[in-house]
Amino acid sequence: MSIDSIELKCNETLPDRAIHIAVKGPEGCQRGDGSSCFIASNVATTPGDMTERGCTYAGCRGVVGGPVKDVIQLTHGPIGCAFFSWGYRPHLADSDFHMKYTFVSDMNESNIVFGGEKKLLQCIIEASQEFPDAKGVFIYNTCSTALIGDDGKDVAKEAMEIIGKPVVFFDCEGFRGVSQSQGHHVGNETIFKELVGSEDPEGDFSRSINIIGDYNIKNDTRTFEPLFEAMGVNILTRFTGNVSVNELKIMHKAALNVVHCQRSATYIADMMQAKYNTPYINVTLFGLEAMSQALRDTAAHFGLEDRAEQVIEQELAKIMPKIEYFRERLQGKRVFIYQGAPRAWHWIELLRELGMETIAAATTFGHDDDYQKIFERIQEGGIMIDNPNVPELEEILHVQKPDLFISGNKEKYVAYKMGVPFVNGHTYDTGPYAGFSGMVNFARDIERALYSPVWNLLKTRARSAPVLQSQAV
Ligand code: CFM
Repeated sequence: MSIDSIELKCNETLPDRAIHIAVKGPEGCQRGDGSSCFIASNVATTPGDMTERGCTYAGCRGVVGGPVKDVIQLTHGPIGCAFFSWGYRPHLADSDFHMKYTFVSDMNESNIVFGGEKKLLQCIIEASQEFPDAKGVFIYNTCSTALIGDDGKDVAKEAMEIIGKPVVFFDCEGFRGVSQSQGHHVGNETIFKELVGSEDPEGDFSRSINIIGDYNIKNDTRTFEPLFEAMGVNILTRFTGNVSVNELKIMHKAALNVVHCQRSATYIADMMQAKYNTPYINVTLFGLEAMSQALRDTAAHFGLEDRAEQVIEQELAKIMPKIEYFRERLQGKRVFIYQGAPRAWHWIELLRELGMETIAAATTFGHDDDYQKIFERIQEGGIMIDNPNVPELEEILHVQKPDLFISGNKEKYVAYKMGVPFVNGHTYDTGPYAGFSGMVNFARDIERALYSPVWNLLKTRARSAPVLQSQAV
């Protein structure tokens, strides 16, 4: 094997971590048979390792099901499981109901002893009476209700007959799988089985697409949806940013699936291809080249190539002066990205387009294909880490001294305490970051982080920070 490995001091007592950390060597990243990345991923975390991973319930409810804007989102479990229902992931929607209420069956000790099915049924009926405008109910299973064997599916069936609306039960108990990634899978499969194809409207859908794997984080959709529409395609369903449950029912009518987050949502594209022959393309909706390519590949499917070129030219003309300005300010900066998975590879090229270099890329729950894509994009010498723990993150920041750390709320204050400029890649500092116009926001947030005058006050990690100029743009 031609790959160098990197040893972190913090792992002297945790030798299992060695196979999760690697450096891109001169020969690339593949195994002898050329099939997959050598870095170990999507496997159970070693007990004692301070992982930052989430559970299957988190991946199903928080990521795939949660953004659906007009259903009652009900956790079947103890109230603690529902505590962080909203507020940590800004998957926005144009609905007053969305992310406003928290519904939970509030399982207590006696429910655990005697079973929670009756209570669950009562909760569904009560919630749907309280909120008659809701278009359905999503129920998420948790560890405790799965362990006692509550038959949520059966309850959902009974409830559906009583309330006359879709009631969908997700088998997403937290202990399944090794990370939140399993929850994405459960979310995809359940929505596919229970909803997709359950309505079959007539009409011309020959130019309709579904955007798969975008969750409208801080209104990302507003940056790219108008561009697809300007080319002459119609967006039928979003999976699942700003989507209505009724739109999920008809998504099989679309002519093409355009898949952005290829970790959390490829499953449904694969299932639709198998059952409905719906073709799909993989795209990245971040960055100049990738966003252009996404429009071109979509257009090619419908014979709209000329329209795509017009839209791209027009949009690039709007943003390039700003991008040039930021490129000059950001040139040569070294970045460490740590995201759930795809954004760690989505952004390597975007950062390069802004003149920056990714020196390390880590993911919480990436699979082989995510690391394959990181390897294709990162330059030689780039470090890759799977499911990093906090001591590892600190050591990378301390030893590699990146100019910028892009990560989430869990890492933000670690970075600040260590004097490392930080941008939130999960919830965004400002946002949106997708599309062409979003890239300008991203660049501006990076510039603000890097050039904040606060770094001049640091005693331990001296920086010279010129005056912030981004307001001039
Ligand atoms: Fe897909 Fe996401 Fe991500 Fe994800 Fe996420 Fe996210 Fe992420 Mo935070 S669906 S895998 S589970 S692109 S919430 S919008 S930013 S970890 S890299």
